[in-house]
Amino acid sequence: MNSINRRAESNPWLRSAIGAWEGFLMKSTLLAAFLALTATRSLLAADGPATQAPAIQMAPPAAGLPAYPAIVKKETPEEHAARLKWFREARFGMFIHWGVYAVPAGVWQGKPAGAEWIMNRAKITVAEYRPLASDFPATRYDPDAWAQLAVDAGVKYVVITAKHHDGFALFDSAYSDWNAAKTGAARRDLIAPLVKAVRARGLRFGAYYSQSQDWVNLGGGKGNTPPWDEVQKRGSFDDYLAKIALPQVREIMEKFHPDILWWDTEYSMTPERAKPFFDLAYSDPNLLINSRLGGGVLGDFRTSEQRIPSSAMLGRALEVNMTINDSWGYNLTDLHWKSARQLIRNLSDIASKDGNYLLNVGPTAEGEIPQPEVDRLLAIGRWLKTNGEAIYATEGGPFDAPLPWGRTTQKKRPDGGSTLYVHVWEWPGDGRILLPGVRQPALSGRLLARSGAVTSSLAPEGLIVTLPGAAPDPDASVVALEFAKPVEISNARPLLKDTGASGTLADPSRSPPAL
Ligand code: H79
Repeated sequence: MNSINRRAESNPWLRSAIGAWEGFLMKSTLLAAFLALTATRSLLAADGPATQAPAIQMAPPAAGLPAYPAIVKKETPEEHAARLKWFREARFGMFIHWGVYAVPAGVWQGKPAGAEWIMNRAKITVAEYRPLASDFPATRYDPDAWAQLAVDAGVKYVVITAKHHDGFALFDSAYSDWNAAKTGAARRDLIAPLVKAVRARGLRFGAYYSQSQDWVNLGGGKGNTPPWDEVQKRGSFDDYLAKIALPQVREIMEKFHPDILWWDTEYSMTPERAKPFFDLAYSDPNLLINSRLGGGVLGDFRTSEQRIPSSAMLGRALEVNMTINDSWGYNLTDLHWKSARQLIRNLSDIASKDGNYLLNVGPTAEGEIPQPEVDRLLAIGRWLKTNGEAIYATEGGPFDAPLPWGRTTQKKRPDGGSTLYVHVWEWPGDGRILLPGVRQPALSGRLLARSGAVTSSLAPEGLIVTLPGAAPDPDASVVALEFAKPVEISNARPLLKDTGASGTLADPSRSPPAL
């Protein structure tokens, strides 16, 4: 992938201009440049005086790439760093996809038909879909248990679908009755008690809000699919944005004061349409938004869905969102669970690339988180109890490519020294691993899992670490090495490439999907 394509990929404005989904590449660099200019002009023209317009700034150059135009919050690099501090330190979050789609639970007319996309996939009409809310009782919903599970899993924030593409709001809304408090069996605001439970435990709270797609509310977007029901042709998208989406986001902000607004899908979001959302979100000085508002808004962190980039990216904060099986919403046909080992290594891999892991659960219509998801979250939590020092508040490791035996993270100390965390996934038979290109001796070394020193020695090819005995943890064992200065790698290539590979070893324990 060349650097221009990388620019296009990393710039949601360019992506949204061609209606591309994140991760798709632009074919024509000329088209990209043309669209960027057109979008800038139309934004300025539509917004009149510059004081009204969102700040158009050059997104900072990074990883050897030039700066490029994007709509970003006006703030200094120091202010930006302070606003993102908690998020960068968090490294691990829990995503919750909960809604009316949990009722069909992945099956429509006896056939598997996706999960939270089921209404679209199975072309269910609005008149057929609405009554499903009567079977969404949330009778076993225990927000304190969910929040406690989050704590026990070791996550630092929880993001829940306040409204997904089916338009059903889990909170009480004055702008549409298609919500859990006013329609169906639950008859209460389901977000409010979760916010309370999450915050009571010192965790941050994020609200997912599908701003563009809304398959039920009047005028809502249908993504890249044509309307499949006559009633979906009524209303206008701009009226929907002004009368439902924007006021609902304001409700979310006023009721819950989220730490994150998590937009999803940029379809049809022009700069003019994105601007009111941008202004509203940033009226809260502490709020973070992801990169999926569309219309050229860069957002505070880049998202990568179901895929771990092969290297750290462009100096921007990164969040990888992923399912534990292959479904976001509850899907009783999807038993394709990733192993705890895979999930732990994913967390280690993502942290080594300076990113956060947002790992999803899909509760049932009754409000229960499936046991396979609970089990895996608790396994990660147990690993973090021992190894959290190598994850929380770390930076990505100094190496330019994944290492054959595992990954690294690092922490810089105020005294100018640094700790390098060596996450050993594959404990070698001879007990020796190479940190290639390291030219600095380690002052000391220790395992996080048990006491005893770890020794290392410099060789022409790098630092050789001698691991004592057998692996303390077959999933990943961490060695902390102390250095007098930050570790620099000789002959490191610049972090330009995301080859598209996950960089994560295949999980041999995974079986084909059982349907
Ligand atoms: O909320 C989850 C997804 O529903 C949402 N983002 C995550 C966090 C998402 N919305 N759109 N997309 C992801 C990308 C679109 C994927 C699609 Fe498909 C491919 C839509 C139609 C084909 C996946 C497969 C959904 C239905 C079938």
